[in-house]
Amino acid sequence: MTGRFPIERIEARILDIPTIRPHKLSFGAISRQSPVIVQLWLRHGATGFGEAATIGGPSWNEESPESIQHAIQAYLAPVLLGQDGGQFGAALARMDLACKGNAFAKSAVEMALIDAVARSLGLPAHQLLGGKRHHSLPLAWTLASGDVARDLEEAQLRLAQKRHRIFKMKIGARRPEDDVAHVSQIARGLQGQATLTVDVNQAWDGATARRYLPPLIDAGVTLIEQPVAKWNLAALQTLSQTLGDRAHLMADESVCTLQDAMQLARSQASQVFSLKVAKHGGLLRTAQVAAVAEAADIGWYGGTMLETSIGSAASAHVFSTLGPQHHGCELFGPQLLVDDVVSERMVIRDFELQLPDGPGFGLTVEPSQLDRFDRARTGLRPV
Ligand code: MUC
Ligand code: MG
Repeated sequence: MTGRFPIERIEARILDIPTIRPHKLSFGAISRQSPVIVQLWLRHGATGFGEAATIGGPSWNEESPESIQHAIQAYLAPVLLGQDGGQFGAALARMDLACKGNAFAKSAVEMALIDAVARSLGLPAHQLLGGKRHHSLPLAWTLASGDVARDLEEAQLRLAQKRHRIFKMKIGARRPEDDVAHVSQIARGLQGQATLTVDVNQAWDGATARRYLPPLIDAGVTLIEQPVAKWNLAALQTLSQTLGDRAHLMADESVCTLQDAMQLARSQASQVFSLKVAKHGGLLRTAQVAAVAEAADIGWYGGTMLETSIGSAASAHVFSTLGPQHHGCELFGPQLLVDDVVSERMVIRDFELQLPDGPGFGLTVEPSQLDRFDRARTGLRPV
């Protein structure tokens, strides 16, 4: 055992939490989320929690809840036990040596480590990440019921509650003409009241994007997320040059590693990066990707993989430390789930998420809620 806070134990469990309504994306619909929750114990310190959530099994990217849990139990936890918990960079290097890729799995472990060390020191996690620069961020909501009337009703309610006035629409599952009609109807219904964005989740080829993005922009969409496949930098580059200043192009699946960020920056293939702690492989690496964005005059957006309050608060801590060129965040995961695993959620006030303070991620995790949704108890099969 070495260092001030030797790592003593790491556990990973899969939870199954239903969503409040089906959530439809270009590659399918989900009616439950299956986050992997990590708990990490330090010998002379506190315990910390981390989370990695993905969407639709291995259909958002290569990792699934089952692969994340397995990577942690079989490969990541064994190389960290007995190591100094305070040395985050060394912990990441050991995980990289033991295991290629598997960014989601690594992020959940790093998150639990940072939470545990921050709690042991009595500090909010953001203080170990450079300190807070934002106290709140505009909070988007995703309209993804697939039905115009229901989407509009949902948006009107959230506007009236002063919770959200940025709405993201998930498109790409239907014919592009139908998507344009759907988005235009919603845009007419919300005219002058909201900012509209779309996420195509890689569904279109370059030609389809070149043809159907202009009518979406005419309808009032100002931020376009991942219209083409993650590898299709040539199409992103052309779109960035031709769409003009009325809308920004945002990379999501295309920007995971630091090298992805460099390549996008060099080729000027997007104006905004959607930052997500899971796909970047942790809180520290999220800040590194944000630094590349800042150096290249690319804005950032605080993305989500629909985490519970654990992953959402952890993300909020690192987002709170980033630079001024942002487009808000979408850490609404807890509101899409029927219930949560903490005693109090982050506060939403005047359309903004109030960014939490510590110690750790500033949460009280409810063990009974972890047990209630634990797959070992729910017995549910992978989606
Ligand atoms: C994604 O691709 O952005 C985030 C919000 C949402 O509705 O889906 C996700 C994933
Ligand atoms: Mg996306």
